[in-house]
Amino acid sequence: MSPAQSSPAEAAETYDVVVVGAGFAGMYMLHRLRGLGFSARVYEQGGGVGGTWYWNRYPGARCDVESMQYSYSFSEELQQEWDWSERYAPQAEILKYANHVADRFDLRRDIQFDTRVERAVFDERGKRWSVTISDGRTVQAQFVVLATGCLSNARKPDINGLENFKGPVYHTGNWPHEPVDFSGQRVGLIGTGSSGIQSAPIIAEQAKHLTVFQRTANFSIPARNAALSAGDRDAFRKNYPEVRRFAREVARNGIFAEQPDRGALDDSDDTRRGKYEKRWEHGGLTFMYAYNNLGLDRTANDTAADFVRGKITEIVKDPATAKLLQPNSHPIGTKRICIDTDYFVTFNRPNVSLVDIKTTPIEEVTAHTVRVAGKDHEVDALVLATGFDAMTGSVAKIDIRGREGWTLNQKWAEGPKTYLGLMSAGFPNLFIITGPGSPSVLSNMIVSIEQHVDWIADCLTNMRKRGLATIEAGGDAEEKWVAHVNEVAQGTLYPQANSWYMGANIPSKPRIFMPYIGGVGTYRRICDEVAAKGYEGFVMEADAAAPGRDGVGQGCMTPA
Ligand code: N01
Repeated sequence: MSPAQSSPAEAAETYDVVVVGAGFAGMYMLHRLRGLGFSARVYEQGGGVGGTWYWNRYPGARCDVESMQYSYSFSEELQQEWDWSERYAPQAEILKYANHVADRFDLRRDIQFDTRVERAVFDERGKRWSVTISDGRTVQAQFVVLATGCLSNARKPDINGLENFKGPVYHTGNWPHEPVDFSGQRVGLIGTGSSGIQSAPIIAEQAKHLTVFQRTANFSIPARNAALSAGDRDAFRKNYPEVRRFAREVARNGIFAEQPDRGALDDSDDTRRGKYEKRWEHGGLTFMYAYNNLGLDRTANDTAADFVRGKITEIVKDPATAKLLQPNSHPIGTKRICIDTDYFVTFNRPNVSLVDIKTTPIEEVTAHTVRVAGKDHEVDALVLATGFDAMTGSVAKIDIRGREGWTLNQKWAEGPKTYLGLMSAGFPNLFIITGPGSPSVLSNMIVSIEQHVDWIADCLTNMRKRGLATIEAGGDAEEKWVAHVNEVAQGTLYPQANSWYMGANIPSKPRIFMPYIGGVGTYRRICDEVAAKGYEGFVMEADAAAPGRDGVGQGCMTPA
């Protein structure tokens, strides 16, 4: 388990751990592994660190979790010294932060950029993974950690004739590194999720005309972004121990904020409206914290949805456009709620038009137009804000073969199956960070990333101490966990939406609610208990080369 155990010739190609991806998860994983004396190599397909923030450079891209909370907590010096400039950090600043972290902790020397992991095959006899990378080489590792990100596989929509379009086509999730200038152009924007809603106001300011093609109207809350003063930052910094504890242990979604103590129907209409007004004015994701049953009770949810629909009517001057922008297809919050700056007011601009492609879908994209209901909308450039093959898409692109050559894609054909979102039975020593079956995308990602990385780091340390060679999700434990994840989701309103949480944005994908909605605090306690009980539900096997140490992991089931 240490580089010293490999011969010098092998050392360059043999690692304790291969980490796939150098976003926030991969960087922290590398930092922890090195600190514990494990040899590790990170492969990153991009030309730099930062993951999501490396690729998503579209106009208006910024994080919808406040910057003082969307940041690593593992280094006290880092969180005290880094100065965030705004309440919600723009993409460029988050990327700068990621680069700062890479430099500060000297991470780059163990990261190979511009390199895709193509294939990972588990050798059952040698108890190692053979990992083939895009430069054609194959390296060996005892463990593989997939830090591939949940929203990293940008999805080009299957729209008739798209390939015939003569102008540039941009995807928000794979934006060029050079500035894109829309001045004087007619731009077509397809997609009105978080990315479309953030980019529309900025593109509208620049372009001659912006046509937004909307399939599903979305709920969006104003961000109320503002510069952070030194005083704002200090208030957080002084309170960081409590802020971080609360985010990890109490808040369901890993964000420090006042928690609701009552349901929406417990208040009078006036009181409720007053609370929604206050939260609308404050802005941001915490709008959904007005009451504790907005995700559970449809009547309660309707009160919040009606409030937002009313706001859209107040903001948007043209009644027909306002009506079209009002979401009616899903309860508020069951698709990821959007946070915007001037989205709805953008439709009052004379150079912006909205086209409904729900009742009449796009018929065809031609060389210079998007045709809807027989009408050609002329555009010089197209922006696809059409989302991602979420949670499983980037994992599925790697040819992963576990026991008996069984591929992860075969195993997950009817939906991802994991134990705790961390491992999948039949694929020993393969960890997933923020994988399906964990709170992941329902939470402040950095809180969930740090929890997973710390859990994995502790697990590997424990295995090293006990001379164990493999860990694998037990089949029974996995079945029970998958059932639990489903059961918790079914008790909420979330499955009522055709969301990417459900895989509903990818035609061939099974409809399963992928993340665990039990809350980050509950989930953390479950993971900690599992570890405290000797990794209950996991199967651990001894390292044959290390006789005299512990054998099969205590409290574990035997392999099937
Ligand atoms: O993608 P989306 P996104 N024809 O999947 C439409 C995070 N994020 O990139 O709803 C026409 O949400 C699709 O329509 P419909 C955040 O977690 C965070 O915007 O499927 N339209 C929808 O309107 C977010 O949830 C931040 O009917 C098509 C849109 O494209 C996640 O990333 C910023 C279509 C896709 O919306 C994904 O957001 C950005 C087709 N063929 C993203 N296919 C922040 O932190 C799809 N659509 C602020």
